[in-house]
Amino acid sequence: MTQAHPVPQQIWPDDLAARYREKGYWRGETFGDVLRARVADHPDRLAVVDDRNRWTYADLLARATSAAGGYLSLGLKPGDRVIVQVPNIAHFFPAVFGLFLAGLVPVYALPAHRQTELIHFAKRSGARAMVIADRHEGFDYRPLARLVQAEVPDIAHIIVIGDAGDHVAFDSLRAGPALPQVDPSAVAFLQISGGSTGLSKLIPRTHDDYIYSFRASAEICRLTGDSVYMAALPVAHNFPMSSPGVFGALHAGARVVMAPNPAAETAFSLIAREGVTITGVVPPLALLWMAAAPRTPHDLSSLQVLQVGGAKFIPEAAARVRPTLGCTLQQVFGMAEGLVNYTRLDDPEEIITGTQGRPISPDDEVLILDDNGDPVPEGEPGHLLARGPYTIRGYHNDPAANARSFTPDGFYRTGDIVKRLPGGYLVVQGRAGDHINRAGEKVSAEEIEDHLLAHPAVFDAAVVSIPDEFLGERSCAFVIPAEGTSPRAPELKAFMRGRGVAEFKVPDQVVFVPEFRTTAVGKVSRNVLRAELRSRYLNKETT
Ligand code: AMP
Ligand code: DBH
Repeated sequence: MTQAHPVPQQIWPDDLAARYREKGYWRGETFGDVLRARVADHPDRLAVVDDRNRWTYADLLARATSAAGGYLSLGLKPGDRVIVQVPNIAHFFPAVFGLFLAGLVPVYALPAHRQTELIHFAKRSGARAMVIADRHEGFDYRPLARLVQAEVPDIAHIIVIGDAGDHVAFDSLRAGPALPQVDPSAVAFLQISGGSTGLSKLIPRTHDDYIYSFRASAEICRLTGDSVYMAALPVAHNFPMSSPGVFGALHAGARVVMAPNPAAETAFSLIAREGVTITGVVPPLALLWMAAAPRTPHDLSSLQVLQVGGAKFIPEAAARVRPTLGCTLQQVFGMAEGLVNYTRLDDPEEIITGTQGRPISPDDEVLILDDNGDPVPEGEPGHLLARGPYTIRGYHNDPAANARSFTPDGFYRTGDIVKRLPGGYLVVQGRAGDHINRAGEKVSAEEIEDHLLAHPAVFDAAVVSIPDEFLGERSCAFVIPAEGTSPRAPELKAFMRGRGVAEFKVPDQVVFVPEFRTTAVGKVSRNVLRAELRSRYLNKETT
C-alpha cells in the first residue's frame, strides 16, 4: 500500500496575495501561457540551441504539447510529481514545459545527484515518474534511475531522452488526452535547497510567484528579443533557471544556448558561435574564465553582461571582470527559496564590485536582525530575513524545517549574515549556519557527518568549511577513528562515493584526530564543536 502523500502547496495570507496581484506582480499566468504567448508573438524566432538542435518557439511548443499528452497517456495525473534529472540540453525545455502543460510538477535534481539524494527527493515529494537523459558527459543516468525506482516503487515510469532501452522514450510521447486547465496560483514545481541542516529540502514555487521573479529579473537585466542567454551552470540550479536564467530569457523572447559544461573552452566557443550577450557563473568559474580570456582564439565581443553569484565574489576579483572580459559585471545574490538581489547594470563601479546587489521587488521585505531578533543599526551586520511576492512561506512536507526556518509572521530566515548599505544594497558577510558553500554548491555539514558515521572505522566526525582560494570554501572532515582502527582518507572518500552521493559532498580533506578536546563543560552543540575545530585548523593546531 502506498501512503497518501501531501500535494505541494504554497500559501500566502489573503491580504498579501491580494496586494501582490493588485500591484501586477502576480498576473494569473502559467508557464504554459508564457510559452503560448511567445509563440503567438514570434513563432519562427529561435528559442533554444544546443550542440545538436536549433528549435524555434513554435517547435518548442509543439514538442512540449506532445510530451504533455504523452505523460498523461502513461497514466500520470495532474498534480503528480516527476523528478527531472536532465543536463544542459535543448530537450530540457520540451520535457519541463510538457510537465507544466499537463499540470504535472517537476522536482528538479542536479546532474551531479546520485541515488542517495534522488531517493530522498522521490520519497519526500511522492514522485511517480522520472525524466532523465540517457548519458551526459560520460555518465549513464539509466542505471541510476533504475536503482532509484527499485527503492521507490511508486516511480512507475522512467522516461529517457535519447536511447531509452526498455524505458519510455521521450521522443515517443504523443499528444493524447485533452490538457487540463492549470491554476496559476498552484505549485508549478519543487526546487531543491542546498540544505543547511541535513538533507536538501523541497521548495514549492507557484506559477504566479516564479514567473514574477524571472519576468522582473529579465527587466533588470535588460533582456530583449535580441538577447542571447547562455546557461553555463547546470540549468536545474535556481540561478541559471530564473535569475533571469533560461526562463527569464524565454519570457523576453530571447534565445537560450545550452552549454554542456561550463569549461572556458566550451563556453567561449559557444559565446563566439551564438553571439551570447549574457551568462551567469559562480565565482570559481569567473576566475577560470578571466584567466583563460587573454589567450582565447574565440571572439568574446558579443558578451555584454557576466553575472556572478551563488557564493561571495571578492571585490578584487570583481574589479578584473571588465578589463579581462570586456563586459559589465552583475553580482547576483539569490536563493531558491526566493529573494534575489542584483547590482543594476548602470550602478557605479564601487557598487558593482563591492556589493551583492539589492532586491528585485519594491515589495521585498528585508530584515537584518541581531541574535536577539532585534533590528541592527543601519550598516551593521546581522541575520537576513526576507518576505515578499516570490519568497516561499514554507518548505514542502517538512514541518520541522518550517518551524526553524520561518518566523510566525512568515519571514524566511536565510541563514546569511549581511549588512545593508544606503539604497538597500546588501553585502554578504558570511553564514550563521553550518554549511559549506563549495563553489556555489551548498553542502550541509550534518549530511556529510551522517555519511561518515556510517563507516565502521569512524567513531565520530565533524565537518567544517575551510576558506579556499579557488573554491571559496572547501569541506574538511575531522574524524575520530573507532578504537583499534586506522582508516585512511581515500578509504573514507571512496566509502562516501559508494553510498551514492553527489561528488561535491565528498570531503575535500580529512583530518584524523584522537578526540575533539572540547573545552566546554558537558555536551557541546555541534555548532560550537565545528566552530572550535575550524579555528584550531585555521590556527594550524590540528593534532
Ligand atoms: P540555496 O538556498 O541553496 O538556494 O542557496 C542560497 C544561498 O547561497 C544564499 O542564502 C547564500 O548563502 C548563498 N549565495 C547565493 N548568492 C550569493 C552571493 N552572490 N554571495 C554570497 N552568497 C551567496
Ligand atoms: O545560490 C543560489 O541559490 C542563487 C544564486 C543566484 C540563486 O538561487 C539565484 C541567484 O536565484
